[in-house]
Amino acid sequence: MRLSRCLIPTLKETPAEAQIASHRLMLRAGLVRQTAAGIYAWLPAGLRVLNNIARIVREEQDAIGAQELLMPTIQPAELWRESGRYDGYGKEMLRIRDRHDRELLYGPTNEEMITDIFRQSVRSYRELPQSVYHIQWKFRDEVRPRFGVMRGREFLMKDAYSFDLDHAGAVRSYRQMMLAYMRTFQRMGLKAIPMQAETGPIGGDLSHEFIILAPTGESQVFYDAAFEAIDYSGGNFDHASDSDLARFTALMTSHYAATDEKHDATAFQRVPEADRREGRGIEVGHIFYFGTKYSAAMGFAVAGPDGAPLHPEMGSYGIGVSRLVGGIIEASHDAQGIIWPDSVAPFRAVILNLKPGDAVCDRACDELYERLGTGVLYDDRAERAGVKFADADLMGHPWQIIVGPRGAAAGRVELKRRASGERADLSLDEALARLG
Ligand code: 5CA
Repeated sequence: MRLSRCLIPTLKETPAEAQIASHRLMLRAGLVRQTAAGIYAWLPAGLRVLNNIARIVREEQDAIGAQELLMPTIQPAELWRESGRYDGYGKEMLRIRDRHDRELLYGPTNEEMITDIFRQSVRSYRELPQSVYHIQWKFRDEVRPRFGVMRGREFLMKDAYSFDLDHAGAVRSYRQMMLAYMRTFQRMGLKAIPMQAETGPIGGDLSHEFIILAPTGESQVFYDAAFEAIDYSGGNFDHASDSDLARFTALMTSHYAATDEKHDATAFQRVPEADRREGRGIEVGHIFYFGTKYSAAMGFAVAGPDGAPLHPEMGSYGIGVSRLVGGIIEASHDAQGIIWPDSVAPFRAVILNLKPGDAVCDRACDELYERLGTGVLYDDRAERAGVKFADADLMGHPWQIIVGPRGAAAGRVELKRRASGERADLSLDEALARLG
């Protein structure tokens, strides 16, 4: 895309309303604009990041056999009366009446709706286990929306639901999902740590939060650095192998990790001092096992092997897709701006034409732009070089290809890696080869 024709409204000044780095940088880099308290429009570059994050989440859900579907944002109040959560959810739930005076709500989560869908469709134990997920907008009327997309009112969530015949099956689904989460965050360049958590309004007796470290996190966390060294990729753990899952679970539970609510100072002292990590944490995911809580309350039973009705055991599994955009920036930025990991960057590279209108510069840039194909941004604006450098650092493209008149005349460009600041003077062909 040519930057001169893009809706990427970067800002030089720091917006006064933004208290944390990711919020400031998302506004300054032209990723989002607020339209109402806690509600954001995703501008083209922001949407590209959001879609890249959603793609990684989707690939890792698909990889463990979860099926993608799409449930609506608007739900009938009736379903939530069946589970008993309609009144309990309180003011966080946005309640709506339609023209026939029927009560609706904008979904804050989907346990009731998915249980209803399974109740209508799945009749026999032979059809289970199954897991499903969707990536859909949620609304929670938070008292204090803040920190931009980190605590929004409207936000994008991946929520998955598992249905199993017995406790052992449900635990297996839970562990597979935990493995998928660690892989998902690893691919985004994040060090996410699973921590035992309270189950809150979702209910159940087993729950983990996935936390990344950032100074602006909402809770204090403590963990063993051993987590950061684990490689969760497919070669290391096969999600379909029970022994791999057991080895993975042993690793996740043998190292110390806790939020302040569950912190045990004595146990933490047993972690070697050099490996003790402590700081503020952002919750980017949360998983729950709650057994038959919803299937029993909503009368969902399948015929078991002996013909007797059986309430499936369930779990639900959330990832804050839009929160992750802010979370990744919190974990990866410097004084100049965002440093996007390659896997989620809106553009993998930017071409900086330092002298638009100069025939040699234009020709070199056009050739690079054409050969690099889509996914690359071309800064063809009639702006000073300083403005282009500052904007490129602010927007955080992993690579900058800098084309100036003197270099271009000699067939050379400068390639800069945003993360390390490393620069190389290369021919066009060499620069293209480096970018793969
Ligand atoms: N039903 C369960 C699992 S699907 C559930 O709703 N869990 S949750 O409440 O913990 O939300 C899942 C994830 O959504 C959280 O870990 C967090 O990353 C994200 N999230 C929750 N509330 C917000 C919010 N107000 N703004 C942005 N992201 C949020």
